[in-house]
Amino acid sequence: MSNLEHADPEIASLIAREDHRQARQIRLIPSENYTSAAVMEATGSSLTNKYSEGYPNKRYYEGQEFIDQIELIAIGRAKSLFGAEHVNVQPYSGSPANLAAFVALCQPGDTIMGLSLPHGGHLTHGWSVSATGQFYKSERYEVHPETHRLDYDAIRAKALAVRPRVLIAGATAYSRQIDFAIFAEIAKECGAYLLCDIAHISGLVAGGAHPSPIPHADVVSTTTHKTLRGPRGGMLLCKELHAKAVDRAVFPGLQGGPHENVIAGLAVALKEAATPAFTAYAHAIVANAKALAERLLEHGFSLVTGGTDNHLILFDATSKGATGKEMARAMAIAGLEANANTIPFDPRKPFDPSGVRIGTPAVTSRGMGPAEMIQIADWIARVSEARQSPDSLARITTEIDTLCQQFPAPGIPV
Ligand code: DSN
Repeated sequence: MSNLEHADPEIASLIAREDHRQARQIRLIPSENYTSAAVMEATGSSLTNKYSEGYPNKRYYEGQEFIDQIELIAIGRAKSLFGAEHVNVQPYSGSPANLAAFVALCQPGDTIMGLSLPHGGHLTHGWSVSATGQFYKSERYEVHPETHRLDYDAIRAKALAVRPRVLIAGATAYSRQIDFAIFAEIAKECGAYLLCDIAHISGLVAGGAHPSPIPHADVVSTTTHKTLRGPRGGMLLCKELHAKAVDRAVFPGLQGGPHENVIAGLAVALKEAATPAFTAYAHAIVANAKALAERLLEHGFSLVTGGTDNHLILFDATSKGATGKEMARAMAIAGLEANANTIPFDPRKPFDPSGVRIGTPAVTSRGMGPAEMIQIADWIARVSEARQSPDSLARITTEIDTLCQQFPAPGIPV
């Protein structure tokens, strides 16, 4: 019996059931992944007991001789992997990282401009219900009304009109490459700082499967647990010019003690991300997404932008007679985990939008390839046809279970 089973059987049992769920369902949520057992070990270590306000060699508490080394290793690995001049590994996650970037680059009341949430942006890019939309004057750009791709001419025109202090490039539901070089030109033309939020694609950037924003951006923010496949956390990468402001914004500006257990897990993940195997994984994510998209198109699904060139696919469930939520629910019952999502110019409400967002990072981490993507697309098509038939969904569940056992989920105890 494990310590946890002995101390708290109720929580132990729920974790075991979640382990089983994660292992025996197909994870298609594009922001989720399976971090390695090594990363989980570091994250669940004694480092969770330690307070370390400050930065390496400049702490407020004693007992930092090993913590400092761990944080410096994480910083060094991130700098080398991404080619960044300065890195802060302390943000608790992506939202605090983005807020810290604004605190570093502008003042409350200044204008920030990012991709509108229903068009694929993030809450913390200035959406009205987020503190970022309340502390700053928020302007938004949208995707092109016909192609649903980023419309760089329109972004330029709007940026020149509203003159943001910070221009944000990045998305949580956009299936195409982002041209960070054009964003940098626009930022320069309108006198803005450029913040690139690569939370979704940082693993692709690290593995060379998406162009890097590092040469173009003032500050780059990312979570660490999506395609990058680390523990749940955040990171800021920036030019040396912004190093002090970024560090001050994170601590003491917004946070207290950093979670050094997570930083240790991140260090391990960054070491993994510097390997040829990770480069292959990053390219396989994109190849898998393309194979999945291709097959969904053959099944008559309407894909936003018509396809993908990253890890993510957004499809319009209403083209199959379902709402996004109905489709995502039916998929989940069958064993295909996705999320309902708005599509650009969505006539439906955000809580029950038209779209479903899927992605390939987690299935790629399990070692699945294009043949399995075709199988997954076929299951999605069968769910869309039989979503009200419990028997049909149960048959799909059995088939999914068989496939999942052939591709064990990394880091999950069997
Ligand atoms: N929750 C993340 C996602 O799923 O994209 C963004 O914060």
